[in-house]
Amino acid sequence: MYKIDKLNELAKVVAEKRPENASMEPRRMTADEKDTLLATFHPDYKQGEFSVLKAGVNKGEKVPTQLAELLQGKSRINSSNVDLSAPDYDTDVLIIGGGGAGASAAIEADDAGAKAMIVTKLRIGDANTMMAEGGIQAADKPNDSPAIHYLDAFGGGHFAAKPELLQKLVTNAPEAIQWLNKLGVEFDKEADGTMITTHGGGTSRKRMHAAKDYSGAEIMRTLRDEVLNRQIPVIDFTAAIEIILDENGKAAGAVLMNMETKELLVARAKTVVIATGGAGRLHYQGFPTSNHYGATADGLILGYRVGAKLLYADTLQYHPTGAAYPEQIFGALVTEKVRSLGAKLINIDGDVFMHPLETRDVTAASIIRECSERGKGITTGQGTAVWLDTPMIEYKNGEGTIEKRIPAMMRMFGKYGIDIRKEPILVYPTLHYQNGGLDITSDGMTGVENLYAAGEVVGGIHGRNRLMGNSLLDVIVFGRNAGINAAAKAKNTDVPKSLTLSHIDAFNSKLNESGAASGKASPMLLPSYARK
Ligand code: MEZ
Repeated sequence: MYKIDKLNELAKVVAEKRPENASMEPRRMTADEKDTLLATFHPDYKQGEFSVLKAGVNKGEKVPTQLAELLQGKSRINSSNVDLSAPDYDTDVLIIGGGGAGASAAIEADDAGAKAMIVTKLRIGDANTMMAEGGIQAADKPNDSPAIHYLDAFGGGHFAAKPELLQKLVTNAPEAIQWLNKLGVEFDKEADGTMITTHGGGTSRKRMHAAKDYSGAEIMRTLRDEVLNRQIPVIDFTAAIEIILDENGKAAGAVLMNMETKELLVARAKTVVIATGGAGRLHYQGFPTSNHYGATADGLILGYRVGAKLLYADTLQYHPTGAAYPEQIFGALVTEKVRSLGAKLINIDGDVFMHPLETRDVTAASIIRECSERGKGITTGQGTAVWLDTPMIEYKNGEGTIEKRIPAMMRMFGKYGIDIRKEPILVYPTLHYQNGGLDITSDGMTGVENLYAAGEVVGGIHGRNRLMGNSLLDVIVFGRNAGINAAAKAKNTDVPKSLTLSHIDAFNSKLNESGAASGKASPMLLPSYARK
């Protein structure tokens, strides 16, 4: 590990070469170069880190080993010990998860006249939505269109997105921005009210709408206020630990667990929406994460146990720029907006080694290559890293740009004595997003009748890689979509008569027969390092 003096010395090289680096236009990689780079350096291609599922609807498919252990894990309940005869809660639409997708679903279900209820294992708003920084995409400028947005996202996702889902995402995007704007989100605007938009990696038009570099927090603040103002019931610190089915195999509620007392509760519902978010806290392949504390893949487990299929569960997003120094913020998100505003990625020699706005998987793999094969990384206490030359932003755009456009970044590093206006920062990929998840149709329903999913828990919207700002967008578009459709379905559904958990025993038998049972309690609910 280099001492601080040595880091300061290396940073001086970056400063010296800044004028030359600022004016150079690094070329984009060819498709062949990208393919080779990904196959050699992207974590998704490390075969030894994956296991093949031996039981369940995705039997025969590979997923990250930690996820396989949870999917083939042990229920937290003994089904015969749960009394399903007198539910503690009765609702039309039960929404599991209190992030952006869950809140959007609840607002739309409420708007449609359904009785909606949110259960969340932490508090409403403790979610990856809150952690998103750089912005939300929507093609609403005269030089842009949803068709161009589609092409950018489809190519960036390696042509693997489900076309009908991606189409819904991009065509509903402009209206989603208007919806948020009307609810009160303080988007960045010019003096005449025009929304300010920037590029993200892989976008051919400037369509990133933002609230400085705390866009997700601003959106979540607004959605949470709306849920609370409408007096939609929110049951905090209460995790869903199993989906309940009715006698016809349709979703009909969930078994809940109070996170403090461990008391079990039963919620009966006509339709259920899983909106539990991502899996960063599983720390696949030992990566740090930009995710919130509760991102432990719970929704994938809940869905899988009742027979909802997963799509692309073997593909994850490693955000290229996680903070690599200082240790206190290791893995925290350094928004892509830093590069949108002009900062370039620099190696130990002070040289720009790639175009800063390649798609995320390519950028992450390129940083990993620079630090490993090429030996051009900077050694920190946590490993190696590359420079992100933040002062280049003001060098190109003028003084005051950083404070105005990315104040949260300035504050995050400022707390540790690093002034990002004057010094470059050290970054390395961090586990950021699960590209895969529950497979849904365009109405938001999983393979299980009356079981919907929305937000990061869904797979297939973005294919095998997601562009910046399309996650906040999918949370809104597919959260609302799930709320609307789950409410409509609930209207035509009777209160479920007989509730069952027999699928848990059936799944356990399959696990035992196939020798797949890992014995791990799942869903995980909190990371293993949680205070007990
Ligand atoms: O979409 C994201 O993941 C996002 C906006 C992240 C960021 O870099 O700010």
